Amino acid sequence: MNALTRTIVACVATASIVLPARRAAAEAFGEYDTKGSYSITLPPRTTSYATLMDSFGPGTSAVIDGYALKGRLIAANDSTIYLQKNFGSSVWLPVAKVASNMDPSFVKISPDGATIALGIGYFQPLYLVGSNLLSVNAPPNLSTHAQVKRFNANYYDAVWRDARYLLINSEGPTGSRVYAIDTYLANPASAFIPLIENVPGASAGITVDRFGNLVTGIGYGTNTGELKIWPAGDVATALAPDGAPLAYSSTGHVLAAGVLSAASLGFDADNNLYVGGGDAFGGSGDYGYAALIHGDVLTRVLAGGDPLDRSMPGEFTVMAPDPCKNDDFTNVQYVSSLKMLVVSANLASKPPNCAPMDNGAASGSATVQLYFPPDAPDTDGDGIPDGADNAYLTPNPDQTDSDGDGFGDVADVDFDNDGIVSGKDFSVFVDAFDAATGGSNYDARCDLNRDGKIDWTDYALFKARWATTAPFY
Ligand SMILES: [Ca+2]
Ligand SMILES: [Ca+2]
Ligand SMILES: [Ca+2]
Ligand SMILES: [Ca+2]
Repeated sequence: MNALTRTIVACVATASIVLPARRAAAEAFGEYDTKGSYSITLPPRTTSYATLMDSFGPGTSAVIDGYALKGRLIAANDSTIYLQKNFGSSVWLPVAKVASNMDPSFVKISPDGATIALGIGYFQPLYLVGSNLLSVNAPPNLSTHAQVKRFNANYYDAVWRDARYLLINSEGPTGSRVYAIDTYLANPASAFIPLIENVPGASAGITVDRFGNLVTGIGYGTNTGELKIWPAGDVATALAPDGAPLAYSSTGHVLAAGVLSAASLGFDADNNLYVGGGDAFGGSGDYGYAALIHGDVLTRVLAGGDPLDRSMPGEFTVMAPDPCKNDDFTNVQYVSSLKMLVVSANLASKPPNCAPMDNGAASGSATVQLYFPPDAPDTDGDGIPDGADNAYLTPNPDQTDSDGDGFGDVADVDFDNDGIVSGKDFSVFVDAFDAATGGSNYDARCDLNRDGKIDWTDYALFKARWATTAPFY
């Protein structure tokens, strides 16, 4: 996002206590209703206006310091890049740093999970970082690391078209423009590729569906909230060595008019388009929530049919983690391998005392809602979707995490939290053995099956985890 947006971008300050994902009130959320929603908190921040996120896709095979990256969220704020310690967890592990505070514009992980594009702030460089550089044990400094590509670029939002090309929505000579960079080049700034020129408004979100069709948004201006879609073939032609940029006014298809200000865009597994709202800049446009445009509307528009009709049931769904609908920046993120939708909003004011706008850059930890469709995976069958489950391989419907380290009690026998199950943990278990709830030596952490007594059943569970190392599922 640019500096103007940033002046009133939002995130909510909440207590920074560590909590497991907890069930939140179900929202009017279309197909995402059925499994309820859960909330987590993002890593606390002090200087940046927002915490931005992305997730590693289902094709990611990398493991760093024992943590498999597939399906995991990363978050960026202040001067730190974090990895979510566990699914459903509000515990975040620093995995990289930058030399000074950033105000991130985007964090975008390539489809193969190999590269992270990090826009560290308006008028600041764009970083291309190999995921293999991330480290839980020794977070690298990306600002000086020899293997990080750092170059100047104009940007607001970005999306990977494939493992090679990063498409960027940015300011243009008039309004805004979309261009591509070839991240395989040693110096990607040496050859920016113009894609769409003369977008009549400020840059906003940009995204690509799984077929390669490109969607752009307009942040503010005369066409605030206009979404256009370009067929994959047109994008490929413009990207080709002899290609020419597309003129905004005469190419592509208008997908929707006046849908929020398109601060963030993305697709779910059913090719539904998510739109996160941004500020209306004093106008009467939409802001303060997120919306879903059903995939069949996109199919229709690409075939030359009518744009979105918001009044038609089934075409458009409002998702409202912010009941006041007065937010400045509602970020939406879809985690495909978990079928999980992450919606962050500033909930600074609540009905009936809604402020005109939830302005401000309140520091602290933003609360984020997790939503799941009916077919979201639940590997252990305990009713908690994998993406919210603090022990996704072990049934624990109560999700108890007594020590708050992000690993559910049922899987966590690392009582001293040194990352390995060893004799020191066994001593803790021995001290609590044979105790029952209320007893002087009862230790809830050792009651692994949560039946109120610490007995041979718990011992068997402990033994099964003997000598294992974090993470614990
Ligand atoms: Ca589960
Ligand atoms: Ca579980
Ligand atoms: Ca724990
Ligand atoms: Ca231990």
